[in-house]
Amino acid sequence: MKLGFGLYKHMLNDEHYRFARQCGATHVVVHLVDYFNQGGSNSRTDQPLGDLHGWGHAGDPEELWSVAELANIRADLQRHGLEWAAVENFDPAHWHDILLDGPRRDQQIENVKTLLRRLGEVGVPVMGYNFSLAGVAGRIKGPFARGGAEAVGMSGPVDDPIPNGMVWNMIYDSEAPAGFLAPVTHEQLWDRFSRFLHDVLPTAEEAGVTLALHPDDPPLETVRGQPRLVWQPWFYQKMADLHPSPRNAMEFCVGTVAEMTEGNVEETLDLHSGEGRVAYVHLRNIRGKAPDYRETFIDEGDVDAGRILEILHCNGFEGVVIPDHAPAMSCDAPWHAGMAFAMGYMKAKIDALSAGG
Ligand SMILES: [Mn+2]
Repeated sequence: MKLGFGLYKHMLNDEHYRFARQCGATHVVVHLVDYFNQGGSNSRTDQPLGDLHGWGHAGDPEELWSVAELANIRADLQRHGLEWAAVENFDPAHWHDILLDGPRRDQQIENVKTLLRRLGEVGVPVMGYNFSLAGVAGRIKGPFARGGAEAVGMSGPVDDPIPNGMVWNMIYDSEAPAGFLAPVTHEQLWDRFSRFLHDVLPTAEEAGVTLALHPDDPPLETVRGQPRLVWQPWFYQKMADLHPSPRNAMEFCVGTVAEMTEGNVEETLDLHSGEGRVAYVHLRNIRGKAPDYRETFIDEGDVDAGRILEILHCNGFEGVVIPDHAPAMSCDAPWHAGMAFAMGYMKAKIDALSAGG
């Protein structure tokens, strides 16, 4: 098991690579989508919240991430002694009609195949993604964690419809006609997902890149009037059963699975990590269940984070664990302090497990 760190697009620079390394990370999960692009409602100093206006504008539909751009990031990481563990999330500009089953779906399937080949060429082994129409939505912020540290949470469902031109919290068409995305059924969403896997997994296999599915955060049957895919633990099994490829794997988000109203996060992780289907792990702690939960520090809340790491260790997990989000601590660098606290906790536990403690 390896300790990693996730960096947003605007953090892909020497300062943040040094910070990750100083926290003990050996691996980095890279976000190439700028969630904050032209978005007025989120601050770059913390995770984006997901209000009804979305995070920001999607990227350029004509510009796929290039091999040169990817190779530069890899070289920068290497200079800092860091390995590139994964890219997290496709840009809605590149794949919105795969999610929406729209007219550009075929072309966008080719986009995804091209991106997977380029990741393979540069040696990025994992592509994390979230097959979701509404994405993150309805989160609130407050002094929810120990000592009044500011954290995110949710307080009741959110069913305001998604405006046309937006998917997964980002605006991919700012000129879309007024109105809202028509609701679809869970069966339709699963059909879209199944077709996506069948279309792109052969390329993922050739490229040597594992697709890793994040569950729906927050995990509710519907959000913004649209179905969710993995919103109870057993839907991960349904995903695994859709395609036997070892490249069909999970971005296992401990916090999200713990927010689910049924099942058990430890048993779910034990099952799937035991069967080698977990590509990498998001580790954070929460208190409560969707749609009423609060994020907490890693050592409080409902999850025994130490036990989570033990399960991974016992199952011979060789992937990366990263802190997902963390409460902001009261100081001049609230995000850094919160993340460093989570990293210190995780590093101590992982080192003890590796030493046989
Ligand atoms: Mn997560």
